[in-house]
Amino acid sequence: APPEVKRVPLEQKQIQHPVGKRLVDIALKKKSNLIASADVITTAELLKLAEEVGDHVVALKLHTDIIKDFSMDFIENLKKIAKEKDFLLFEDRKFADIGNTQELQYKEGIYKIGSWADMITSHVIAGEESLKVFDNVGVVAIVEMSSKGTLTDDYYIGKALNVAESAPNVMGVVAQRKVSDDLLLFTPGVNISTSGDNKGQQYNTPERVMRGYHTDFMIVGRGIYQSANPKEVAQEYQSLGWAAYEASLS
Ligand code: 5FU
Repeated sequence: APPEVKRVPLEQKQIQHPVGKRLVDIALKKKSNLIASADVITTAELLKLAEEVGDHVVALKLHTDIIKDFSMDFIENLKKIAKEKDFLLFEDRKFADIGNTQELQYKEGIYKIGSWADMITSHVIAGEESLKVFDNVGVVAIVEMSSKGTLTDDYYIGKALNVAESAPNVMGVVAQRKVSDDLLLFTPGVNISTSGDNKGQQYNTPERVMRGYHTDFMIVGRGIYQSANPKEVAQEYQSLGWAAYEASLS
């Protein structure tokens, strides 16, 4: 059942991070709390999906390391679509190493994530100082995962949240519960047609994550990009998510 407490409306949240503020502005303007996860493996599919869902999302979440034909030209094309349709680029890299290695992974290699991403995900397992290397980006800290049997128990979440709250470049967290009013909350594992896959993923409905967890942004992958009509389905998730958000305000 939804909790009795009202949520803090997005426009009243005390978000310090400039990327967090931009994301909130886009959400209020578009009436959307939807982030589509574009887990497709070619740049052609990804650009097509970005065009189709772009009007309905606040950000497009990427795993660039699964793309077969990644290039910086592709990034330039994607940035054009993001600018035109007003959404942010969110690389779900889930960094999980010492600061120096994370810095190399963030800035170097083929992907040069630091040169184009608006937001990135990082584990906080290596401690607060390891996060300092992420400059000019909004860091979303993974404090709890959606999968069955995850090791992110209450103890881990508490410790991870302490790290996230003390790092000034952290704008939000990924979790399956309400954690902090000062950080934006992102919740993956959202699907309206199925409750899980056979690889440990567990799904909730938009209603559940918006009204039950008071999440700020829901992340939908296969529910959208594997559907027959991603544009229409993205619009459906957008309306369901926004209606559930508004219902949780009163
Ligand atoms: F941090 C997490 C998590 O706890 N669960 C997730 O599912 C991230 N994810 C990502 O969200 C995952 O890597 C996928 O990119 C996406 C969920 O995709 P789905 O197709 O909706 O299951």
